[in-house]
Amino acid sequence: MRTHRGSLDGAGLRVAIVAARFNEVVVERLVSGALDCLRRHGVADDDIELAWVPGSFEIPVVARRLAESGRVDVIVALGAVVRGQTAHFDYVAGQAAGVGRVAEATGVPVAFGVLTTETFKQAVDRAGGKLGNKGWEAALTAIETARLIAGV
Ligand code: INI
Repeated sequence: MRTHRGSLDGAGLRVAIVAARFNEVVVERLVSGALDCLRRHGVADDDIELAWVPGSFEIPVVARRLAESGRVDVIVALGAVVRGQTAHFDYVAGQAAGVGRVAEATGVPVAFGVLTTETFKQAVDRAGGKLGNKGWEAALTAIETARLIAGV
């Protein structure tokens, strides 16, 4: 039997973060968490690109451009979609989740660190609050998946 696992060694990995400015107070914390995780696992600052898009709806198209650029091994998608703020919640959240199709179409993995919550407080709790930092977790998933893909 051959078992494949992705290591958590980020040295040499080229990572893009696509972050949505909407609910920026929350997303800035997700970005900080993701950067902290990448650096702690050996990703060099010169190997990180950060693209700010207006809202989570715009994440997939920019992620796709980056994935097709050949410049990055893996992408971290970060945003915060809060139901209370929009009747369009399902459309925005559903569109953001389209990063999964970007990953499948391009072969470049995309970690999904877009919060989809009922309230703003639930988002804050998951962005460095009492429930951890989903940006940090998404970055770790990105490293592991990129390493796994390189080895299978
Ligand atoms: N974008 C978000 O990232 N989070 C939200 O909660 C949100 N709300 O509430 O509307 C949101 N809307 C903007 C959307 O992502 C697009 O930028 C906009 O529709 C223009 O395409």
